[in-house]
Amino acid sequence: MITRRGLFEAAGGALAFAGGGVLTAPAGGAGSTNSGLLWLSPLLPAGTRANAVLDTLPGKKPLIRLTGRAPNYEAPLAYLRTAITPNDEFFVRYHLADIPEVAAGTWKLNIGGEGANGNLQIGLDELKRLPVFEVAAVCQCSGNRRGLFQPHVPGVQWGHGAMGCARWKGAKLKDVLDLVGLRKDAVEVVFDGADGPVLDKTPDLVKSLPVWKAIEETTLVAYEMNGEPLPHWNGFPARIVVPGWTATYWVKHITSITAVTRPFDGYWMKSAYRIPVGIFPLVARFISQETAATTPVTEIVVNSFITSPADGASIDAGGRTAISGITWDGGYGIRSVEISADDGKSWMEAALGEDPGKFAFRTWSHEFTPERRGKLALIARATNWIGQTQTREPIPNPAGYCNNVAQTVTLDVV
Ligand SMILES: Nc1nc2c(c(=O)[nH]1)N[C@H]1C(S)=C(S)[C@@H](COP(=O)(O)O)O[C@H]1N2
Ligand SMILES: [Mo]
Repeated sequence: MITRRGLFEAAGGALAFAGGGVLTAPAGGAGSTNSGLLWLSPLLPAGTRANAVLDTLPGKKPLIRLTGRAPNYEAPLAYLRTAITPNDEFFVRYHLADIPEVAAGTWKLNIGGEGANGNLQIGLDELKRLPVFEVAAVCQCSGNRRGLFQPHVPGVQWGHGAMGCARWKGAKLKDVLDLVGLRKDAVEVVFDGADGPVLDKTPDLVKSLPVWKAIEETTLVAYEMNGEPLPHWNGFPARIVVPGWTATYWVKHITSITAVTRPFDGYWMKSAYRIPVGIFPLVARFISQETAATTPVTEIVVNSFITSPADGASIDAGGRTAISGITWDGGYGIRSVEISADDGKSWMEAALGEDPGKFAFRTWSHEFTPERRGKLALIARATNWIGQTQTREPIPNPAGYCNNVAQTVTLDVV
């Protein structure tokens, strides 16, 4: 039997929080199925905990709304128990509030730039005529678990759910670029999407990749997600998919792909999504954007979550308990997931689930029998094939990126 602290109970259209306030139920009805979905880490800022609500965007199941305009909605941990995240449970992240509904029939993708041999405009049918590739890959915000940094750092105060894993289908970005031909002196490929700022002072989200990453076999201009057209909120009709790299590069509602011969110096490259040089063990570098002090965040760091039982659940002393979760990294492959029940003094190896591909979530599970009644803290730690592992404390950095702290779940053994 599993019970949860901070349980939300549906009470006639309102969700009563065991710890205090009353939340308005989202349209579409937050029934008892929502119980436990709104688990929020106690490490999150008090304001975030007080204001976060379950809310249902059109076409989505309830997600945890952190901000409404621009929409920033994370997946409850309970949605992250499988290797593939369903489209209606996939998180939503936008920097800017002007998000047009793009029509498939009139959508155009502009390809060119001074680093290309020409310019071309294609529609969705033309994109779909290029050879089709599919890859299962984790789309994870660089700032996932930013809200757990102490002291808190500015930015959306994400808990655990600014990520998901889907099967992405589309054309290779390389094949799209080959339609115009890259010049030898191209250094970066720049991406812009249809959304933009409402007020002029917020710069439009424009991102770039080094050419070597842009033309890698797995980098796609994707138009399908888990066998369906991309949901509006996840980039309809097409988005950039960069397996292994954090989602900041995965530009949605893509409208232009431009090759440039000098490093792109837009705000979201030059000033945002950067980390101090040398503090994270990232292998992939974005050299044309590096300075002596900072570098763009690139790869997804090795990570794992315990997704069941939920934090605060009760389990029976002397009974077999299954603990399970997910693990992922930037594409080096997970070698092991280990569980500690003694604050990291000793570790037990968990069993890895099916491997949907090196860029995807991989499930893991472990069975054990808790002997002693009382609080039981379990820690999960993943290690990948190049020997990278998780930290016990967050590595401080100004914007709270790359949080891969080994997660602790505390259970009540009764
Ligand atoms: N057009 C557009 N694409 C975007 C963004 C955005 O604000 N606009 N945000 C990026 C960031 S930072 C993240 S984390 C992912 C989130 O992808 P999702 O909303 O499909 O979950 O989209 C990326 N692509
Ligand atoms: Mo992000």
